[in-house]
Amino acid sequence: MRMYKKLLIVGMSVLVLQAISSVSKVTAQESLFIALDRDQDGLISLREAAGHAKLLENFTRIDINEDGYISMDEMLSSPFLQE
Ligand SMILES: [Ca+2]
Repeated sequence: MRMYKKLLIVGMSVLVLQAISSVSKVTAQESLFIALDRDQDGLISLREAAGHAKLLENFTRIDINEDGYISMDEMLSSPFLQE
């Protein structure tokens, strides 16, 4: 019974840590977006993306709707920027 409790606590700690790390990942991408969006229009143009090699490299793949700009949603759903 004590063993079961220990396992439960370990399992819950893992879940909490995973939740925290996934939140901080989003925050990192959000702050990257804000930093790159120099004119603060809520979109990252190709010119603004030039400040970030990995973003520039994957620009056309991240730009899901192919409008030539990366929105916050496209940025957050992109698998290409995850470390
Ligand atoms: Ca912009």
